[in-house]
Parts: sequence; structure tokens; C-alpha cells
Amino acid sequence: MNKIRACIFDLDGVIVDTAKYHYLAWKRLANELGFDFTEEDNERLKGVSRMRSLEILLEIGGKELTAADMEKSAAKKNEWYVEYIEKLEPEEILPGVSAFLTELRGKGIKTALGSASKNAPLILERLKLNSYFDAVIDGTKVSNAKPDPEVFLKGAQELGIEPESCIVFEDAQAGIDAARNGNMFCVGVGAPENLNGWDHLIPGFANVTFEEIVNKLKLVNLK
Ligand code: B16
Ligand code: MG
Repeated sequence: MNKIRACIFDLDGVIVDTAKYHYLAWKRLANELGFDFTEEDNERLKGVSRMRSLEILLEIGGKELTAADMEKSAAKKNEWYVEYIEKLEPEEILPGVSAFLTELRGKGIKTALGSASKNAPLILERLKLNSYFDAVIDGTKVSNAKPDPEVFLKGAQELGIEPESCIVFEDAQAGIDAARNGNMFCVGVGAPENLNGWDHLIPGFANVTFEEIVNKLKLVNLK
């Protein structure tokens, strides 16, 4: 097995739960357009780009908008979303994440963020996590959405590490597929009934160590 030299993290659902703020902003837009939007509907938007999310939202509400109105609606939703994330505090970092990132720093493992969000730099700043990442690839730097591996391959490239030596941490199926398409190891973050195709699965980072994950991946690789 290749030695693991880098870890690449998705943001929403892995480092911080920003999905609840996306939900509130999308719900406000849906209500303004005259229909409701539930938390269950919001599951369909996780890991999906902003414009694709709007298309799904309109599909749910049975509405159609012109291209210009879609741009305006997406911008409006983003303004509301940014109002929430400007108030984010480091306390909202998901349990165990800071300890895990600190362990990686101590072991000299490189780190990158690979997120579909164009707001990723603001979120990292609010959470005071900038210094934990050697590279940040966000929605402004990629042209192809997950499951295309572009976001993770760019992260590996910026770190100067070959994909085969990277582990991706992902909570969305499209992200797990992107990691596999990029020939990287993948640790799913979430419940087994929602995710397939990972090399190892964790419910979250609480009490999880890098050492333990590498040992599990060695077992997978020997199968
Ligand atoms: P923005 P991730 C994704 O983040 C979110 O899961 C998804 O719900 C959102 O639509 C997307 O970012 C784009 O976000 O509107 O801020 O550019 O999971 O890839 O970190
Ligand atoms: Mg995610």
C-alpha cells in the first residue's frame, strides 16, 4: 500500500454543519416564490453546486424561472446564507475535527480542503481553521462538480502529492464517487444506509485518530 501523505476534506457535513444555514436560506427563497421546502428536501442539495441546487429547488416547487431570474434568485439566497455564516464561531466545528487536524499537523501529513462551496474561504476564516490547511480548493476554482474528481485532483496537485497517497473525507455520495474517480482512498463520514463505495466509514471525527484510519485502510487494501 502507498504511504498516506495527505488528507483532503470536504467542508459542509465533514468540518462544519453549514447545511442547516443553506436550508434556512433556500427555504426563505422557496417561501418567497410561493412554495414550501422541507428539511428532507434539503438532503438533495448536500454537496451540490449553488445553481444545480436552485434547479432542484424549482423542480420541487414546480416553478420555472428565466436564466436572468435564476441568477438573481441564487444571488439573493447567497446573501441570506452569508448573513448566517458571517456569524459562525469556532465552537461550531464538528466534534473531533480540531483534534484530528492537530494530529495531522504533528505527523507532517499534508492537508487540503476540497469543497463545492464558493464561500469556503470565509467559512474557514470564521472557524479560525486557515492555518490547518495547506491548500484550499473551493467552488471558484473548479469547472466540474463532484462526482468529477477535479476538486480533489487539484487539491492533490497543489500539495504536490500523488492521488494514490491521499485520503478524501466525504459526507455526500457524489463526493465519495469523486474520490474513487480520482483514484484516492475515501473515508465516508455518516451512516452506512446513506453512503456506498467508501474504503472505511466513520460516523464523525469524535474519538477517531489518523493512526486508526490508516490501519483500517491497510486491511482494505490487503483484501
Ligand atoms: P455555495 P461541500 C456544498 O459544500 C454544500 O454541501 C452544498 O449544499 C452547497 O450548495 C455547495 O457547497 C455550494 O455552496 O453556495 O456556498 O457556493 O459539501 O462541497 O463543502
Ligand atoms: Mg459535504
